[in-house]
Amino acid sequence: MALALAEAARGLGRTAPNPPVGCLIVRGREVVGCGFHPKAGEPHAEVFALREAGVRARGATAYVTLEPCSHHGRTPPCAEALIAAGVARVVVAALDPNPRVSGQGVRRLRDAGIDVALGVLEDLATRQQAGFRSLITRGRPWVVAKYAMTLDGKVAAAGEGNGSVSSEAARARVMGWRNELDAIAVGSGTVLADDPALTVRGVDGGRNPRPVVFDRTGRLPPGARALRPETVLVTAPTTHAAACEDSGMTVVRADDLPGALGALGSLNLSSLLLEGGPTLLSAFFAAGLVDEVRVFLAPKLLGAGLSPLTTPLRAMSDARALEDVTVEPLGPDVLVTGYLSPI
Ligand code: AOF
Ligand code: ZN
Repeated sequence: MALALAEAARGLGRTAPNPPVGCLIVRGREVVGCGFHPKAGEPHAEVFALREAGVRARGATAYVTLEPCSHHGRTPPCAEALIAAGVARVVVAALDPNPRVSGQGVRRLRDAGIDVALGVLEDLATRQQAGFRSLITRGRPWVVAKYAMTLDGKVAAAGEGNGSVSSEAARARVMGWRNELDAIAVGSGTVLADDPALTVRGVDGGRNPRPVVFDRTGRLPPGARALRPETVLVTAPTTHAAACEDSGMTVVRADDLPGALGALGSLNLSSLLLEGGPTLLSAFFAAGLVDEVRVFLAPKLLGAGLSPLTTPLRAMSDARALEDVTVEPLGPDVLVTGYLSPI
């Protein structure tokens, strides 16, 4: 199943609104077929794995990171394909939350006499599918907040001429995340201060996430690197954004952040990497819309500077505690990750 998850990961950032899924067909100790779902509209993972296995699928075990589908969508049901191929056993990591499937794929397999095991590496699978699950159950993207701060908790110096807080190793890791998430968001403050390109560099076979720029003020310079035809501009109902509309950008007008996220969900964006500064981050955090946090701690002390969150002070007992925390040394920095929402 770990190999099937690694296979599934090849589709990360490319499958929305579908999930990333991986499948292995195994006979004894030999992998006779493997596949992943590359893109919505294209065949599912099971189909590629069964194609490769051919007649060797008969009597074999299939490992699938998501319950095989039972419905006729853009593609025919995978449960039927597994049955037709004569697979003897199917091991599934997680059930499919899609109401058109949810348990019926497993039932169909069992009805056909196939031995089905559920819940193998389920936590890893549901995390890998967080975007898909968020989109299908909440109608909005899974939101990952990323920032880098000094050991005294500052994301930028108070004065002009801000350099990077974190190391090259941390930036390389962020490039990997950009490649795997559907969209990347910044606020107008970050566009004005840094003019970020929001692209993927240095990742083999990498592709750029959809840039999303939040600007309620209509103050963005037209030449900014983040403002491209594929960019989504999120603005207020009455803000003047004619220049952006004319240049082909998708303009979303929303009253509030939940409304904005719903609109991004409608654009099939299943995951959003928040790379903005304190203003955007604090707004998402205060609205309870951050699902996952990835923070780099750089072993530096800055003194005066900006905090990542400007949400007013509350009692320590009000602090939001992260779940499933991981800590990883990365070059000179330390990466801390954790979850604020269940998946
Ligand atoms: C699987 N294997 O590799 C994937 C599944 O429109 P379709 O036909 O592509 O169906 C999309 C739905 O199928 C999607 O919402 C999810 O429930 C399931 N995705 N299922 O058996 C796969 N990608
Ligand atoms: Zn399927």
